[in-house]
Amino acid sequence: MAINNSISEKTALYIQTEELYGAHNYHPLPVVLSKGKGSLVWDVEGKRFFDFLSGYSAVNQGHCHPRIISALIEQAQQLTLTSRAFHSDKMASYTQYITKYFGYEKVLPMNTGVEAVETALKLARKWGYKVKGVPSNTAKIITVEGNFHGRTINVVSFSTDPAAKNGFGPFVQGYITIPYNDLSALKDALQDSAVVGFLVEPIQGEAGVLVPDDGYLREAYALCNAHSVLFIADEVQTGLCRTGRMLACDHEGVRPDILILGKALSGGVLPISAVLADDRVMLSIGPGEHGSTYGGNPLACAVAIAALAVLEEEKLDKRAQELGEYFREKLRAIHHPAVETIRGKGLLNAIVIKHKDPQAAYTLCLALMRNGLLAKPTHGDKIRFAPPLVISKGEIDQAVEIIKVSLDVLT
Ligand code: IF1
Repeated sequence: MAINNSISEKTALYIQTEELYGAHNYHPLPVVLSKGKGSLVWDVEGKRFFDFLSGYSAVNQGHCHPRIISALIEQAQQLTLTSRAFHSDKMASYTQYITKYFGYEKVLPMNTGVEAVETALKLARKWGYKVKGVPSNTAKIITVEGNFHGRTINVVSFSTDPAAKNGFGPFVQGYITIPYNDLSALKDALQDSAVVGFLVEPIQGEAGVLVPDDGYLREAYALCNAHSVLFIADEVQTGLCRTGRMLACDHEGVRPDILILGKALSGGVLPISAVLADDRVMLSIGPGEHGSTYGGNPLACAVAIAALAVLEEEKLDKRAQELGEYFREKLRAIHHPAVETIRGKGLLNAIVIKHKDPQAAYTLCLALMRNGLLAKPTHGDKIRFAPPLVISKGEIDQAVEIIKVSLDVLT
């Protein structure tokens, strides 16, 4: 039985229980999920939805991919955690596998995306002092407006989003913020000899899938290189086939000095992140100078190898490229007056809503949910559309139909 004409008693009870005992650091859509497979999820009522958020691009390989799940189960019955106080067989095979896979000399395994970002920032500073010769405790790192790199106090210290930053001070120093997609601003900032790194998302996810001008990444990399500054690419959300290439930097042939991965590195099965770099950077950190209880645990190593193998074997980069173009073309063909912009790369896309009601994007997401598609508004008027990369063309057709019908709520 549906109460307040939208959610059932059963769903409401789950939501109320979470509300009572869970922190209120999110405002989820009123849906309670209990099952996932491929591009689909089901709620506790058995209702089916297309998942167009994919755990914020952590589920690129599709929910509960059989190959990844069996790797998880097999390793979970063998050995799950040793700490790095001891070696493990899986650490040897994983470090070799992932460094060859991305073409770097070393990997530093962590767990969440923000831990990998923190690790990259610590690496850049250490490298700055030990190799570049920047005076101790003076290192600066350039970041961009609209950035999202996680929620630690250090990382929100350079956030330009009041909701993510306000009320968490005092903040960490040593960051220079410049506009995104602005090479002259970067050139100016690089004049400061204390700069050791430039941290950037190849496409800004949270800011609403902002794709920089062609050539921005390539030029930015060249400028950093010319000033002996490390180009640090946060590919936590854009990496691992999401934008139609294995890495978003591949679209411009840029090889970051420090590469940050997370999310789909486990196919959404457990938190796994990684920082890749060559010896000249990675060996700036020595024994006892950085670590993590779970970083590089055998279970994560086994899952990550399977998750990366799936990306390659199922050619999910090519799939994202082709289906992304198809999806944007179908969306454009709707020609709805409330859709101001459609943008993205591969299967990382977003629409910008133009409507008198400031809540229009949220209203549309509720309509999409009622019609069987889950997506979330970001920064008010944008809705990100990022399905698992295993979605079929037929499912995209069905999803576009749902979007088309749901847009009528914004007449
Ligand atoms: C939330 C956003 C997406 C990320 C990039 C590092 C991290 C993220 C480019 C940190 C994490 C998540 C965090 C989650 C929502 C989601 C998000 F809306 F917050 F910005 F995807 F766009 N770099 N993004 O996108 O990784 O520590 O979370 O594993 O915090 O609300 P994490």
